[in-house]
Amino acid sequence: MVARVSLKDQIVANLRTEILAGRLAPGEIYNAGDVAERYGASRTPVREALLELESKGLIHVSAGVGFEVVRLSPAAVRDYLEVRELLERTALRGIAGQLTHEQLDTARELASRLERLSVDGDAVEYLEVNKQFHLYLVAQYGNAKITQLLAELMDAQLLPPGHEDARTAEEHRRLLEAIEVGDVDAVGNLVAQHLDLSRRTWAAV
Ligand code: NI
Repeated sequence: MVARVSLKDQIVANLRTEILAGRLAPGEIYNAGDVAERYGASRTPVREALLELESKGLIHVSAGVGFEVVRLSPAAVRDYLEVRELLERTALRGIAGQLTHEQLDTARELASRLERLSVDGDAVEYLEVNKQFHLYLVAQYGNAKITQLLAELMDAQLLPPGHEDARTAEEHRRLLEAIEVGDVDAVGNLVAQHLDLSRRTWAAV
């Protein structure tokens, strides 16, 4: 993205971050006017931003009242993780044994950052780098539709609290090792395992 970011896009990105970080929580009604004031924006870009976040399933907008952060149902979590697993399993099995040294280095750098962030980083940054890691690898498969769908999924859904723990972070490195040596079965299992941990964490929320 080199073009200048519109005010609406800025508001979308900032509100998403506030939701991911738990600064805006499910079950409370927030006022659109307060958002406009905070960003020094008029009502139109705020309205557009809220509608975009609603279309991505993050909030519910009630005209004249405000908006509410969506609380994920167990069914929504299950559906989300199932689709992520389908997409990532296909793409990552597809790139097993196929990446160049440069591609592996780029992915390793992101995985190392995740391991460091899991120890002393903040959750928002972890979520951002986690997204970069998963999207970078999936993009190397070269199916633009899969990459786009995964990007939408990762933007639209909260990761469970605790995703940034050290065990999850370490799984990224193991996944890369399996991709590097071309162990297709191990890659499939590690993708499932990575998402299983999310599944169990969500079940415990
Ligand atoms: Ni991850």
